[in-house]
Amino acid sequence: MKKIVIDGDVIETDENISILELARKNNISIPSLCFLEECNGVTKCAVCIVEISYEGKTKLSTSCTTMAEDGMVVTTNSEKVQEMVKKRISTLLDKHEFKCGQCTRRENCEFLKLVIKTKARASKPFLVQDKTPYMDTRSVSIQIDRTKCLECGRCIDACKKKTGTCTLQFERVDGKRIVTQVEGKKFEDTNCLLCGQCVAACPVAALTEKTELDKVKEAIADPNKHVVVAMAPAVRASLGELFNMGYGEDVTGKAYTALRELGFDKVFDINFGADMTIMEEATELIHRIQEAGPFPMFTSCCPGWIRQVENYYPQYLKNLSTAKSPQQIFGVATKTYYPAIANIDPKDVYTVTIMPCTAKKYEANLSYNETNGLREIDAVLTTRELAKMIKDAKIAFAKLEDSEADPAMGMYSGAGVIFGATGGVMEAALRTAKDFVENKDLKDIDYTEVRGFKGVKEATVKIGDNEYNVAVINGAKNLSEFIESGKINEKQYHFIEVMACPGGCINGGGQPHVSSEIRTKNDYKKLRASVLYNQDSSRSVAKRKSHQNPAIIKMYNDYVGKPGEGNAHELFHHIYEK
Ligand code: HC0
Ligand code: SF4
Ligand code: SF4
Ligand code: SF4
Ligand code: SF4
Ligand code: FES
Repeated sequence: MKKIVIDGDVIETDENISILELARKNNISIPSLCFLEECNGVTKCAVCIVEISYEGKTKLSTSCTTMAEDGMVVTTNSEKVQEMVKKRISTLLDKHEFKCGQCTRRENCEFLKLVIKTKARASKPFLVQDKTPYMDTRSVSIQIDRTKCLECGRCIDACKKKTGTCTLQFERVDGKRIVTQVEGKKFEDTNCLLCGQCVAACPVAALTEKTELDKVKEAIADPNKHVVVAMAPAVRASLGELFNMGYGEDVTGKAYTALRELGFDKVFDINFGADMTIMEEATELIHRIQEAGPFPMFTSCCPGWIRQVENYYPQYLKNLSTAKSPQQIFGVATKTYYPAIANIDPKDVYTVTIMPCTAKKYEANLSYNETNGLREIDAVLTTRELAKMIKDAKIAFAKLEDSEADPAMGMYSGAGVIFGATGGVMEAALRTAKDFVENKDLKDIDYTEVRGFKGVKEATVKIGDNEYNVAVINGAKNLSEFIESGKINEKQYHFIEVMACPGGCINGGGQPHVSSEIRTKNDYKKLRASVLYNQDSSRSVAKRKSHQNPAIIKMYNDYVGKPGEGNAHELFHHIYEK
């Protein structure tokens, strides 16, 4: 056991751990900038500096790179340390457009906290008349504002470690070091997945989603538009964080109420779309089983993963499930089924989704995601954008009463809600496929082997008389390892789920930011996922399967027909081609 003294407290550990992490785990706060859990930092910002006495010498060291050793005596806030950190922050302020009032990050900006803590001041404030040369707004998903960039490197490292695409890098342009995409290309023109893990890693407002708030506000204000809204599974598990409600708080009911107060005409739920996707995807799996392939079938609901297949593994395009993602399949229904039952002209329907994801903006914009000449989804807001909209409207979110979604396309099953966590799509599909094949209402429907945050999860599942191998790949980087190590060929896999973000959509690039400090202390992914699994497990079995959702049964009976055939085949599928 090692003994380390930090600010007078004796801390014991046998872990191989940095001083920074050890301090944080023991509630001693050390400021940091470039350090982020799971990423090691590509710069040395020196904000985490501490004074360490060890083996007779005392020196200043960066605590995120210094491992805790027995006998170390650490001071985190000596005058010398404070002075150095303040100086460092002041230097950064000289290059940072410090206009917090209008900034989207003002409530959870890691840099602003440092400025307040150190009382640093710019020696000459960085004022920008025209921001255009600093902005990159070419992508539909992600935007760069270099007037805010601190060159901490967290985005570059997150991209490399979590996606393996290495899309972002530092480059010298006109003598200045800037963060930029490979060869300065637009994100969409690189191998980027548009997953937004770089955005999630950014401590400031330098990387953000491309906002569509104005578009949505305009649509709501337009009396001729019937504006439909639906939130994704993972949004309900995190939105409360932006209203100081802590981690792991289920805010489903409050979110519906807020959406109504914001003026949306109809409040539905993407979980209904997830149930639709399962109807189609489980049916497709059964067809592939009957026709002996092509295997493995891959899930296709994550647009980050779709870009990974297109950019790196086009040989697997034919293996992707042709069922449209919950977002798009829901969009199709809002432009076909819903206008039919509500007696509205489909052209007047304007569909907005709330997503934990930046890639969903790109997905909504894909030219093929159009039905009868209409966009399936007209605008996509991230969880953060929705929170901003609620705050702008001065709605006291935490105090709202719960309400229900509108039933026609707002009712959902437990299978639909677990989509938002890694393994959820697989579990949801297996529940339905097994019931369909065995023609039973099975009671044993918990596939715990595919839950949790391991990089690769596997199970062998009996469907009918045969056994099938399934795998869940959690995170884009794990997927490339799975393919490139040859593991994918070690046995015949029948069905593989892939989600690009580590943990699935609960940890998507459009979710509330989680600071470096909180990431060290708190298992926020697990807390978010627990909201979804609690919703599922608190229901009766009949309410946990997509095909038993009464609103789904009604839609298929009254309008669509049988899954995988006729109308359903026409409307709800897309064939991926090179
Ligand atoms: Fe997801 Fe989805 S689960 S991708 O993570 O499949 O974004 O939450 O909305 O479409 O349902 C994101 C989340 C969705 C879709 C669903 C799927
Ligand atoms: Fe203020 Fe942070 Fe925005 Fe900079 S990024 S203007 S410090 S809130
Ligand atoms: Fe990398 Fe994803 Fe960001 Fe693209 S969106 S640069 S793949 S982290
Ligand atoms: Fe750091 Fe954000 Fe700049 Fe990337 S864009 S280097 S994460 S401040
Ligand atoms: Fe988007 Fe979810 Fe895929 Fe991440 S895992 S890119 S949040 S769909
Ligand atoms: Fe430790 Fe940057 S060098 S946080």
